[in-house]
Order: sequence, then structure tokens, then C-alpha cells
Amino acid sequence: MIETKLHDDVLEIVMANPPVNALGAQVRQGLAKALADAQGDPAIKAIVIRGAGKMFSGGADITEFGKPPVDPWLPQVVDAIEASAKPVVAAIHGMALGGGLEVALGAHYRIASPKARLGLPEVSLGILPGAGGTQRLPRLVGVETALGMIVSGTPIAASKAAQAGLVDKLAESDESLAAEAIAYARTLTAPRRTGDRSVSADPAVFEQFAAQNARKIKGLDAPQACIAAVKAATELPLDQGQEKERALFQQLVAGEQSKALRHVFFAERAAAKIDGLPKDIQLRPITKVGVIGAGTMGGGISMNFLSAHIPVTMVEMAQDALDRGIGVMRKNYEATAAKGRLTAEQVEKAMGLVTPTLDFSALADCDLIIEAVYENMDVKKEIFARLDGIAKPGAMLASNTSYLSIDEIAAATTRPQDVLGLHFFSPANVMKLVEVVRGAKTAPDALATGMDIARKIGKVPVVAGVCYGFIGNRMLIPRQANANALLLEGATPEQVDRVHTDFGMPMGPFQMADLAGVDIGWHRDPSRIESLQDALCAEGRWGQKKQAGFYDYDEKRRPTPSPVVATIIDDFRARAGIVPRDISDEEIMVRTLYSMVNEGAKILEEGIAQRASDIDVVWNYGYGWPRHKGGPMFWADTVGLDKIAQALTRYQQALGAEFTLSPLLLDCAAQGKPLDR
Ligand code: 3H9
Repeated sequence: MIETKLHDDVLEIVMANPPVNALGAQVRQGLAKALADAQGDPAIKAIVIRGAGKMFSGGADITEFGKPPVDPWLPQVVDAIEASAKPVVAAIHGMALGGGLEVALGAHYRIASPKARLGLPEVSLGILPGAGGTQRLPRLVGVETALGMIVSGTPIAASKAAQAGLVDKLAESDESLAAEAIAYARTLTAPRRTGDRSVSADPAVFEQFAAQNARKIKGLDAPQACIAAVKAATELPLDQGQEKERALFQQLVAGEQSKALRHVFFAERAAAKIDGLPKDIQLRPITKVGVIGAGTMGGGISMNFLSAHIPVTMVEMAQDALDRGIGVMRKNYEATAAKGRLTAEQVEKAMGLVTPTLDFSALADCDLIIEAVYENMDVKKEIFARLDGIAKPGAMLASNTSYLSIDEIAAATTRPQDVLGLHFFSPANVMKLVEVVRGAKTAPDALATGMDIARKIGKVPVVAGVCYGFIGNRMLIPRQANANALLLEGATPEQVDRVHTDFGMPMGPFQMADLAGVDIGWHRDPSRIESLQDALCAEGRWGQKKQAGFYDYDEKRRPTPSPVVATIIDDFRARAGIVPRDISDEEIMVRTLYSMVNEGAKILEEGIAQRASDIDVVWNYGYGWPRHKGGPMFWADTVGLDKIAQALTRYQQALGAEFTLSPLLLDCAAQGKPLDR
């Protein structure tokens, strides 16, 4: 875990704990021992600390949180580094994150390779830098920069770190870093301790910072604690500031938010793994992609590949639809460039990689072809049958369907082993989630390649099995059905949505319906009114695009409750003979959110999702589930599965004749086990 090497009078201490040099107990023990030994060795004049492999260090070992502490703690190790009587240089390459950067902050000098990135991302795990980071960073770079780095958690580049005073020297390259660090250490005659410095700031700075970031940090414990800890650095000597930091850290790490955020961290990484597949499976090469359909989805999907420098052949039925699609893509890229996030050259480079065509046979040389036309099984089958005759052997054939059976689509070809679902979420160039749908006959290497290519274009892929709506949309079905029923029984769209936004969702079911379009799936016959949606559509209330849906919208798309909708609901109730009653927020919670958890449990017991945490990842990335509440399945465990099962039983009648409790949910509730297969 720790290797030491003497270079004449300079001791090199190398942290070697692949893959990220996490600072687990053995690394801490090894570091502490190497440092202590060096103090007593008169031959050693200076010390260099660096990381083996691809980075300096990814920080404290997150898997140790919540377990009994093992000595020495990281803060003690960092203090020991700072206390060294011999100058200590941190030599940083790759990443220095969290506890990793805190180790470097304990060192007296820092040299970094140009590609290195330095940051304190603890806030995204619901904690704060607990090994002196909140006390030493402001002492080095000032309060403003430190607050920015610690509260956002975003790492900065080595050059920026050098400008800020966090890094003393930039090395030529990763390769020369170690030698340059040793030479640098040799020139140093005395320690230079960050803890000896002081930092001051007007107390108003902290309030201003909190006010400026109010929207981002609302309801979150960690950012508030980070601000309080940095403030302590301006008021207290190092040791007392660290005491305050430690107390805040302990409080956060034991809290529900941090548990949820740590769950999300590991859930994302677990989702990348496909159960039962050999790790060394040979992936299919994907160097050229075909996309069928230049609509909103087809365009967004194509942009992901173009941005990743993968050429796309885009096929449409009619020239005007093709031109429109290409135009929208260009407009989207130019909007990003206008915000300074792309250069004009990058826009041209991306657009230069797309080949628009009306000729289906142009897909013949594509390694992956994604169909993104409207949801109609007959149309999709026809397309896949045609593709079967055109695509080269081994090409992957994917459908972007949101609901339909991949098995039925695959059966339209003679090569079902090459067919899978790649379900992107709208807007597809922005949303991170992709459900990679494994059909009954999808070949393992096709599935693995689907996961891999999704990651390469910057997405978070999750494996799903075939069922109506896969993971995410299937769970929306009971939520929306109950939300609709609640309106008829007496709730308002505002009340139902507020329960969801108070919970932390970016929007509620009716705001979401307005955004997606109330007219999705509408039969288009204004005289046939069988549901509230039919009644709204008949009045032209198709959602945000018409500035009227469940809400009224102004020209900036800001919603207000609609008296027209209230009347439509009243009329509908009167015709159906429903007498409205008061609906409690609790009932809304049970019938929308708990019923979703129940559906999630069914998805799990049917094997549609590989693991409960995959469902959480789908909801985090596809629907904006608040990360500090983990995801629906994690949240259900924190609420208590018995409580959820009891509440659903209590409302069984209202939930409708088709509602059934998941046997897995009942079983886990009875046994007091978390939800998992
Ligand atoms: C901290 O430092 C607290 C201190 O302030 C105070 C303490 C008192 N621990 O992401 P990858 C695993 S809090 C344990 O795929 P990449 C990860 O689970 C920490 N394990 O690699 C995965 O395992 P598996 C602050 C960790 O190259 C494997 O390593 N630091 C840790 O795409 C590969 O990970 C952070 O928040 C860890 N710290 O990205 C940084 N880090 O193979 C968290 C990773 O079994 N880490 N693993 O699935 C990251 O952001 C990324 O891992 C990193 C590398 C950018 C470093």
C-alpha cells in the first residue's frame, strides 16, 4: 500500500492502492509510519509524497464511513505531515480529491503535472472535507476561492490551482513529475506550514455566499456545514477550527442525507455492471452510427455521438423533415456555443460528422443503427425488417422505444441476437440516463457493447428487461393513474404537484404532463371525452406548447393555477357523479409515491431491473429524484417497508381493482430486510 524509495537525501513515499489510491486504514498506517521513520533518519533531508498509477488519490475510503474508526484517522496523518521537521512536497498527477487533496494540503509544498485536477468533492457525498481541508484551503487560497471549491465540490485544473496559490510549481508532464518533485524537494531547506498562516474575511461574505447559492443548497445539510467550517477558519486557530470541522463532519456522516448520497455514488458504479457476464467479454467496435428519424429524439441522440466524434448517418423519409432536424441540431449546438461552452470550430466539427440522407441503404456500413421514430409497433417492425436486409453482419440494431416490446421488434429480423433497446430520455442530448434494454435473445456482447457505447457518449446506462415502460416509465404508470384519480376525487393539480416538489422532485405529475404534452396518446376525437385528459385536449389545452394544460402559462412558461381547468374538473366530476372530498397530502404521498415503490418492487421481483439500486439510478438521472433522498428504493427502506405496505393496504380500495401489493415488498417488510432480490 505504501512504497518508499530513497533518492540520496530525498525520501519518496508512494501511495499504491489501486484503482484510486483511496486512503484506507492500511494506507494511513503506512503513511504515518514512513513519515515517522523519516523524522529519525538523519540521511533524509526532504520528503516527496505521490500516488502510483493513474492519480495522486481519490480521497478517503468511502466504504469505511459508518464503520468503527481505525487509527490513525486521516486528520492525524495530515497533521503529522504538516508537523514534519523536514520539508514535504506533494507531487500531484491525475486527481487529488477530497482526503487526497487534504494530504497535499498537509504537505509544505505542492508540485502538479499540467493535466492534474484538484478538488474537495465531499459535499456531493453529503459531508465536508474532514481532514483539515476546510481550514487549510482558505488559508492558502483565500475565503472566496475556498468557498467556491468546497461548496460546489468541482475540481479545478492544475493551472488554475497554480494561479490561486494552491500549487507552487507546475511540472512538465506526468512522466517527469516524480523526478522534478525530487529535484524540487532537494532545493527546500525548511518546512512551510499552512496551519501557521491565518486568513480573514468580513463575516458578511459568508451570508452573501449563502444567499447567492440559496437555490442550489436549499434543504441540503452539507453545503451549510461547509460554509460554517470555512467561517471557523477565519475566526479560530488551526486546531480549534479543525475541532469544529470534525464535529460537523461527524454529524453529517451519520445523517440521512450523506447515507443517501453515498448510496447514489456506489449505485451509479454498480449500475455499470452486468450480472452474469464475463468481465473480459469482447466488445463490438462502434465507429459509425446510423439514426433513423430526424425528430426531437433522433436529433438529440445523434448529437451525443457527434459530440463524441463518432460519425452519424441520419435517415428520414422526407427532405423537409431531414432539413428541419439538421437545423434544430445546429441551433442547439450554436446555443451551447453562445453560452461559451463550445467553440465555433467544435460546432462545425460536430456538424461535419453528420451525413443526412433519404436513402435507407446508406445505413449499410453502420456498426450501430438506432431507430427513433414514433411509437407504433407496425412501423417499427417494418423498419427492423428492412434493416435486416441492409445492415452489415454483426451490426447492432437498437430501438429507442419508450414502451414497446424489444422481443417483438427483434422477431421482425432474422438476427434477434443483435437487437436491443437504447431508451434515451428527452432532451436526449442533455439527459444522462439510457435504459439499455436486453431482449430475450440479445447477445451478451451486444448488451455489453450497448452499455459501453452509452458510457463513451457520456451517459449513465442502466440494464432493463423487456416490459411495458421498462423501469422508469413503468413506475410512472401507477403514479399518473393515481394522480389523475386524485383530481377527480377532490385534489387540485397544484396540491398533487406541491407534494412532489416539497419532497424534492423538480416537478409534479401534472407539471410533467404539461411539459411532455397532455395530448400524448390522445385519440384526437374532441367529441369523445372519457378522461380528464380527453376533456383538456378537446379544449386545446395540450400543455406548455399551447400555454395551456393543467396550468395556464405566460410567455415565459411560468405556470399559474387555471380556473378553466378547475371548471373542467368540476364538470367532469358532476357528470361522473363524484362528490369531491378533502384529500390529505398523506393520501397523495401514499397513492403516488408509495405505489411507485410497489411497482419498483415488482420490477425487481420480475428481474426487469438487476438490482434495487439500478432503479434508484434510473430515477436520479431520468426524472430528477433528489439525490439526497437516494432514489425510490433506497428511500422506501428509510421510510420503512412495513409502513409502506401498511399504508398501501389501508388505501387498497382507492388504489383500484387492478392494484396488487408486490410479494417481494411484503416479504422484505415482514422480514425487516431491505428491498433487493
Ligand atoms: C473524503 O475524502 C473525506 C475526507 O475529507 C475526510 C475523511 C475523514 N473510496 O469512479 P470509478 C472506487 S470523502 C472508496 O469508476 P474513475 C469506485 O467505487 C472522498 N472507493 O473510477 C470503483 O469501485 P468498483 C472524497 C472508491 O476513474 C473504483 O474505485 N472523494 C473511491 O471513473 C473506480 O472508481 C471523492 O468523493 C473512494 N474515495 O473515477 C471522490 N473512489 O470498481 C470519489 C472511487 O468496485 N471518487 N472508488 O466499482 C471519484 O469521484 C472517482 O472515483 C474518481 C475516479 C474521479 C476518483
